[in-house]
Amino acid sequence: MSDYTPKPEHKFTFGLWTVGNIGRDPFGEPVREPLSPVELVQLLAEVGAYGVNFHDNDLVPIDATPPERDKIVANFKKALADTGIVVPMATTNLFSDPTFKDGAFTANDPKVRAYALQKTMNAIDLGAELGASIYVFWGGREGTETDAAKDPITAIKRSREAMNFLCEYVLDQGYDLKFALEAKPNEPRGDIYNSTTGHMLAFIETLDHPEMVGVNPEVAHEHMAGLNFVHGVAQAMESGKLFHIDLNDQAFGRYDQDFRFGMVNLKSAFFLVKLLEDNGYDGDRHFDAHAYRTEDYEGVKDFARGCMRTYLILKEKAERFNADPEIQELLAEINADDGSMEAFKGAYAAEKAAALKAHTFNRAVLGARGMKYERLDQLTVELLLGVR
Ligand code: GCO
Ligand code: MN
Ligand code: MN
Repeated sequence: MSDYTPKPEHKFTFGLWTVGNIGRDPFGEPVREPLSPVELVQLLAEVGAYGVNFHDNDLVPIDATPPERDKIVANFKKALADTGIVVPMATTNLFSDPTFKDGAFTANDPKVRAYALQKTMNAIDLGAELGASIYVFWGGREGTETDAAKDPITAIKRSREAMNFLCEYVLDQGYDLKFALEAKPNEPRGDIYNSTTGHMLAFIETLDHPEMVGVNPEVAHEHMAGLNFVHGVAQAMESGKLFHIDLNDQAFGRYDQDFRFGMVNLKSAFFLVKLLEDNGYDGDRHFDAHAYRTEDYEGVKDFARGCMRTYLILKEKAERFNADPEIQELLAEINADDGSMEAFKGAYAAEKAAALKAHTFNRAVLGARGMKYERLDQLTVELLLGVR
């Protein structure tokens, strides 16, 4: 039996807003008393997390005076020092205040856009002061309900201008900080710009400093869009852009659920963990989720422990998959290469193209081959169900 105890090297992190979620929803009032940032750090230490992330206003209220800010930050730093919890990532709340009802960097009002930049620079300073090396941008209000209101091309240009400005700000300050852009298709706006990780990856290449900017894909967000999350993460990894990841779960076709990691789609959670672990992802595993509204703080701890434990169990399952002789034999057979196509592989050459055009393929044989994926998938299911 393996040890599923979370350890610092697993880099399990939670946002203050995740374990601090008080269970308010569009239909009902909070069900849990708020805990202070210091209490939340203590809770995270108790369940064995490695790090804590925050939006500027999770830690410092939007209307705090400078002395109040300093006192809050000092208390928070003490809690971090006392518990050994670190701050790997920080972000800005550009969605709660009514100022941002029409977006932040893409708002139509230039005063709102300027205020969003000012607020983000201050929040970057706060993140850097607490040791964050990743800065997340989630543009929850960067969108529309009606496309009559905003030109979508202008919105892209405004987003780019803001990112370029903030990259220069980070360079100017000499901060060791990278940006991770988080896509979401909708909620809270009717539609949000750059709605998937794929959109974000394309957008990043148009920035002045693409090397400073990667993505922060979230399970629920890609599932809300009906997409295969594992494929989106693979694309980000393959292009060196997986700077951070938001783990949670979500039933397809539902509202934004933010369930405990692995709660709904165990199989895709398995392939995700396998992808991350097989390819040496060494960033944080951030659980951006929250406990059911039915829970008290004991339930919140159950939720947090469950996220980490499920991840570690799936990690062990991935090792088991990689070591399973029958599965590996099947994979070797599926991927067999008799070497007969060597002359056609690799980069283009005119002679190669001519030879390939002249070659005769036996379509009947190619089409008749059974791929054995049924057997492979059943073995995978049985492994996940614990009978192999
Ligand atoms: C959501 C998002 C947020 C962001 C957070 C960090 O659906 O509300 O996932 O939780 O991840 O604002 O930027
Ligand atoms: Mn989310
Ligand atoms: Mn998120």
